[in-house]
Amino acid sequence: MCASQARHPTVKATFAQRAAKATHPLANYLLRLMDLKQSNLCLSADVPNARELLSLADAIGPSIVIFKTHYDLVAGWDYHPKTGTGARLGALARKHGFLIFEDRKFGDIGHTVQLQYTAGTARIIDWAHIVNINMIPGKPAVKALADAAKHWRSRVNYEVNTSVTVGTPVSDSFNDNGDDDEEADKVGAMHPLPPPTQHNETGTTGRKGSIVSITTLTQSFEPVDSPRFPNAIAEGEELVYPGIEEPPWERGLLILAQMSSAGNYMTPEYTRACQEAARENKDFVMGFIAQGTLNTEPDDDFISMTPGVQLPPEGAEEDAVMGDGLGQQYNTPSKLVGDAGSDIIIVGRGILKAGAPRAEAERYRRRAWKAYLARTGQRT
Ligand code: 6AU
Repeated sequence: MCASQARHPTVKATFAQRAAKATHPLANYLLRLMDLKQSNLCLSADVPNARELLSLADAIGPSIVIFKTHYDLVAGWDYHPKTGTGARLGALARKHGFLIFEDRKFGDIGHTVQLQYTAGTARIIDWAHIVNINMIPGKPAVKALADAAKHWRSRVNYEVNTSVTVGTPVSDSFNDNGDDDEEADKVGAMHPLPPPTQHNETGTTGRKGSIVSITTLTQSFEPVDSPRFPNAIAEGEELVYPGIEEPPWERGLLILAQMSSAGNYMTPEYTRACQEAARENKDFVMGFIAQGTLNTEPDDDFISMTPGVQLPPEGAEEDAVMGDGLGQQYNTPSKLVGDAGSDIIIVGRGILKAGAPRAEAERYRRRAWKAYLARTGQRT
C-alpha cells in the first residue's frame, strides 16, 4: 500500500461504519451483509456443471457474502429466466444471504457490452447482482454498462404482459419474463417502456373491420412490488435469509484494475485510469478487482475484492503458498486484507479442491475476517 492508501479512512473503518455512509445501494447492502454474516469471503465457483454449481451454492452459502460464477464454463447451464440456473441460484442467494457476481470481464465497445449484459441467451443482468469489466476499451464502455443497468432498473419492477391477437378474435397471452424467449427478445431489456400499442400488418396503427388478417400486439406494464420476478420462485425456494432485507434492484460493477496473474500488463497508469473511471461512474461502480485497496482520494469508498488467495495447510508456514503453475499467484488473507487493505477475498480452488470444502470455506472465512478485525483495530 502506498502512503495515501495506508492513511485512507476506509482502511480503519468498520464495514458497518462504511455502510452507514455508502451511497451506492448495492455497496451499502453488501457492507451490511458482511457485518451481519461476519464474512468477507467470495467463493469462485469454477465448477464444470450446473448441478455441482447449485449444490455448491447451497453447501457453502452460509459462509460467503458473494458467489462468483463464470457461467460460460458451466455445462448444462439452463437459460430459462424463471426456472433456469440463474433463477435457482437467485433462490439460494436469498436463502443463504449472498450476492451473485458473474465474472464476465466485459471488454468490448459500449454497444456490444450493453447487449452482452442485458440480452442474448444468458441475460446476465437478470440474475447477477454484480459484474466486472476489463477496461481495455476505455471509459465509454463503463458508461455504456451503467446506462444499460439504469435502463433495466427503470423497467424491472414492471411485468410485461403481452397479448397477441391474429384475425378475429384468436388470442394468446404470455409475459416476456420468460415464457417465450423469442418474444422476450423482441421487447428485450434494452428497449424503452412503450405505451400499449396496436399494429396491423401494414405497419400503421389502429384496426379496420374490413381487413381480414390483423395482428394486434398489446403490451401492458404492470407494477410488481416484490424486488424479484414474482413467479420466479419455485415451491420450497421461497426462504429468505433472516436479519436483512432482500438486495436492492440496483446492479453494481467492479473494474478489473489489477490482476493476480504473473506478468500481466496492468501498469500503475492503467490502474489510475480505472480509479478515474470508477469516480466518474460512482452510481454504478461499487469497487475494484485489485490486489489491495485503491481508495486514495478523500471521498473514495470503493470495495476492493481480491483473487489469487490460498491458505497453507493448517499449521504450515504462510510462505508455503505459491502459484498454480499457469500464472496464477497466491497470497494469504492476512497479507491481502491485513496489509494491502483489500475488503473481500475471492477463493476458488483453495476451497473447491479441499477434501472438505464446507469446512475449508469456514477456515477461509475465519482467517479473512480475523485479518479485517485486526486491520480495523477491533482485535489484535
Ligand atoms: O482461486 P482460484 O485461483 O481457483 O480462482 C480465482 C478466480 C478465477 C479467476 O477468473 C478470477 O478469480 N480472477 C480474477 C477475477 C475475479 O476477475 C482476476 C484476477 O486477476 N485473477 C483471478 O484469478 O475465477
